[in-house]
Amino acid sequence: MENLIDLRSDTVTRPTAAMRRAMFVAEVGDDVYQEDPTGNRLEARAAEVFGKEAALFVPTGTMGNTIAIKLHTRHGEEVICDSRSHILNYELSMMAWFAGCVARPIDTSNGILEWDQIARQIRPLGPHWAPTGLIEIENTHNMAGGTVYPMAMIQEIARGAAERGLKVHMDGARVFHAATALGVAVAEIAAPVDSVMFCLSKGLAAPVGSMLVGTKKDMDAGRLLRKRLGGGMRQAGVLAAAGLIALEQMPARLQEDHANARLLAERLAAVRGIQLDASKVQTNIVIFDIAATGRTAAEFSKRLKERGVLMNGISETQVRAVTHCDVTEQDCRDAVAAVAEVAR
Ligand code: TLP
Repeated sequence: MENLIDLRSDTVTRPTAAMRRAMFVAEVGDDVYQEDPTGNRLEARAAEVFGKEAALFVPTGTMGNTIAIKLHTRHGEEVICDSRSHILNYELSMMAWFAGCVARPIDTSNGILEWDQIARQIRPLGPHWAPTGLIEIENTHNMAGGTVYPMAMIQEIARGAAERGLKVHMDGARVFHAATALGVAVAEIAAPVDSVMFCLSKGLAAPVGSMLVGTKKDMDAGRLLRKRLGGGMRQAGVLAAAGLIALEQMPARLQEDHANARLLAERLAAVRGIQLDASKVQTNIVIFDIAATGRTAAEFSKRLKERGVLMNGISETQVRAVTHCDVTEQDCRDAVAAVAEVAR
């Protein structure tokens, strides 16, 4: 929304001028025949950047996760995930609807699963229970406030899973934020796991699109699942052109969003009635509690909007703010001033 400080999500970012120019001149073909040169280039480049054999361009992160779960599981299996994971809570139960699987959610304080917690929940086929089909980890973890998996924990999960013949899928919608926070390449984060979904359309500012990366065999099978889901996009090069710029040029500036999120968090923590531990903010997501203000999150959002600031409630008493390339440091300062007024 024009002239509002929009911190609802990094999905609200608009394509950059360079993206719009690239979209205008994009070379295209029919992607269902795999004849779209720009789409092919994006897939080849994503595979290269992530150090995987192949990649698949999908319209949304939800479709990428849905395809990955279907690829790695069989009907009637369980998917181990964190209880606040996106796949369980925000994807219209697609793991059940499409893959015929149920979630085995595990509670964590920070969205980060430890191998021991996972190992305790792994089940073989038995007379009563559904066998474990897949382990899913979300990096960064959205609803835990953009938390990052330490490399050693990913490696331990992948090692343990491989020993038990299980696959690991990473919902890396914001994996470039994780890489920025850790100061490592995304290929390093992707190396231990079997597949990664990442979004071009969030912090990287592309208008549309996510990628699934993994083995060539999985991506070939995934292409058919994408078609089944209605994701055969024909002249997708128009979108892939923006996606290529997102992939090549946008990760380098994410540090700025992290710095703005930290500033936001530190200042919000000083506002009376706002509860949050600013030291826990690692990337571009800030979640704070407003219970002490006596207002509900919905009411709080409405009053913020009257002051030109958009933030979404994620529970009765929690509000989420997400920084991105379309909000400045000054916007963040102004947003804190608006929160302070509403909290008063
Ligand atoms: N997240 C959106 C909403 O759906 C909550 C947001 O505003 O943060 N995985 C993760 C970790 C995500 O945060 C999202 C989107 C997705 C997957 C799904 O991506 P899309 O929206 O492209 O289907």
